[in-house]
Amino acid sequence: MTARTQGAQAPASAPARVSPEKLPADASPSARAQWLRDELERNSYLYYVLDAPTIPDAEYDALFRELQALEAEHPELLTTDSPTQRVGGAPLAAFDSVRHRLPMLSLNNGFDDEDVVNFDRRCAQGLGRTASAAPADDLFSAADAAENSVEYACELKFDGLAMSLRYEDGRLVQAATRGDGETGEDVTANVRTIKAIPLKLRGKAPAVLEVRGEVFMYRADFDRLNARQAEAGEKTFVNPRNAAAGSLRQLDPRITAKRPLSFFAYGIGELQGADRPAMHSVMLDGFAELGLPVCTERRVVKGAQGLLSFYREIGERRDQLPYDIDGVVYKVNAIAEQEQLGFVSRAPRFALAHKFPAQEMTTTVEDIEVQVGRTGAITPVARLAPVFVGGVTVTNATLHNEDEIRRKDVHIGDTVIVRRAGDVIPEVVAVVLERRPADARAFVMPTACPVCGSHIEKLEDEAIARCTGGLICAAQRKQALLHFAQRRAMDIEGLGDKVVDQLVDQGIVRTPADLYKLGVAKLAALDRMADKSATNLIAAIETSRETTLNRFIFALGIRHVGEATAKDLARHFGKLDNLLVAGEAALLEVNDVGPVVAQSIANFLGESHNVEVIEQLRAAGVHWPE
Ligand code: 9MJ
Repeated sequence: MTARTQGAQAPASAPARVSPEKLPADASPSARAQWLRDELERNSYLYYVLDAPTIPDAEYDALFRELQALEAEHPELLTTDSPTQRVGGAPLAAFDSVRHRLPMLSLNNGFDDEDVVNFDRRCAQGLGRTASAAPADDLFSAADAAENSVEYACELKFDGLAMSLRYEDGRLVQAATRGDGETGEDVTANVRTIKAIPLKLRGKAPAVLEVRGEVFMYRADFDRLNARQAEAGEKTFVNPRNAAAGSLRQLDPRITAKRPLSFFAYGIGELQGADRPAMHSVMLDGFAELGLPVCTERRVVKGAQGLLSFYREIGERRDQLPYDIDGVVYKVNAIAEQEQLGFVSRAPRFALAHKFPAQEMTTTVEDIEVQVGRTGAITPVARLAPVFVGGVTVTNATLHNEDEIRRKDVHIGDTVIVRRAGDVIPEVVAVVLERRPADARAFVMPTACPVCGSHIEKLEDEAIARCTGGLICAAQRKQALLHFAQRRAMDIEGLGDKVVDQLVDQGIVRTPADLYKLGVAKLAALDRMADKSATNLIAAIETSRETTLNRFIFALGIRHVGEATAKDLARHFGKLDNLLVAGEAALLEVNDVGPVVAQSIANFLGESHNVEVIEQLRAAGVHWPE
């Protein structure tokens, strides 16, 4: 079992984390069954709710099987809240409708600071606070003076599916989707398979408690699920939300049982047999006491400034959270004040969903081109109709490689879903096939590098195609020069990336051989290059002429040829000319050189322009003892 580093809220009175003394084996079957149920539920709770596993999977499984056997032998001992009853019963023909006894609300949305300030002002005014006197153009006015400001409970806005869980005398009796807010669908059989949702509440539960919250999927669980689906040749999901929705919509709960769904509680519906807590934040603490998963990323704040600092802080950490959120939610904390503010149509006046910029949007693929990376890797890139996603306007998105394009079936002209999360390069996540135009065109991978014209090779066991241009490809030149000059290669001190950028961009240097034609004047003319630095660099280039064969071979930057292999090659062939004429068979005789490395060296030396650069370097006086 692996922890997820998220942690739902632990109740103030946390359960013992050590296994209680084993119940004597001679206890009555009924006592043993009860003990097993409690023990299994307790461990599920520690694992799925508190993210704090205690016993190994195998031990859990053994207890589970013992309970199954006991229930099979004594059917009268079977209870509806037994952990063995989570696995999913027979498929349904359709979902029944459920009329919510209290409607499931929707939230008004806010998108910027002003929306938040206005929300706070409306709440303060509605509650008769003096904030109404604040001038409209003064964003943070008297409304934030501590004694007048409204207290809010801030929480995350989970990107999942809203769910209402009905507990009667502490037992889960019904789970219903939101539907239109008045009527939803009965998905009890599916929801019973979600291990984070207790079948039985802990402690003293009220006669009736409806818990509202969100069913969602952790990103790591989603990635694992998609990998599993792909391996089994089944359809993969676009994002965790779609995976959660698709899983809940299954009429066969045995399928849902295999999907890693989770839940966070954030609201209350019907309540009988207990008083409503006075504060929203206290209600959430109460949920945690009952064994329900409540997210710890929440805070009680005052006034608009408190709301906005919560928003900013969560916004900065959004991409590090282990699940997707699409904003934060503010709720007036005092329930009496919530009641005072009431509702407009279906949405409460006392709450606001403050949205983050969407991380996924649809747009169209205008073209697919390839880019050459610094190591020659060829990456297909979708040129997109500009779209505002993840807070910026995006016009390009990576398609990773040819196999990905085939797998996602991306055509030029397609409408696609583009995702940009954090500072990660935007990517095409899926095609909206229903919107494919008749003239959509499939992408054809070029056979020649668009930068240097060298042929593109794709080794059988690799997903990435590469330009074979090596030292002459402009896109690879900078990287090659830096590699050539590094301390462990030709050791040219002072030839850093700023200088290399200028030398290549201004067309002064194309290959490493050109370095040996540089004069002080040319270098001194570069941006931010003092005369003294230019002189020193020329001196470093001079000194580098005298080197060793292994350094020289390493400096060439042949793929798969690191320092150790370069040494082996130098020792084996003794002279550079021997290496230059060696075929794959001869290369395979070198210590530690296998087929991949041998082929890579043969390919490099098979390109005449690479051999030309080597000859130019020798002609420029680069030498070593042979
Ligand atoms: C979400 N989606 O996370 C509410 N929500 O409250 C939170 N949704 C909500 N609260 C009342 N945190 C209606 C919806």
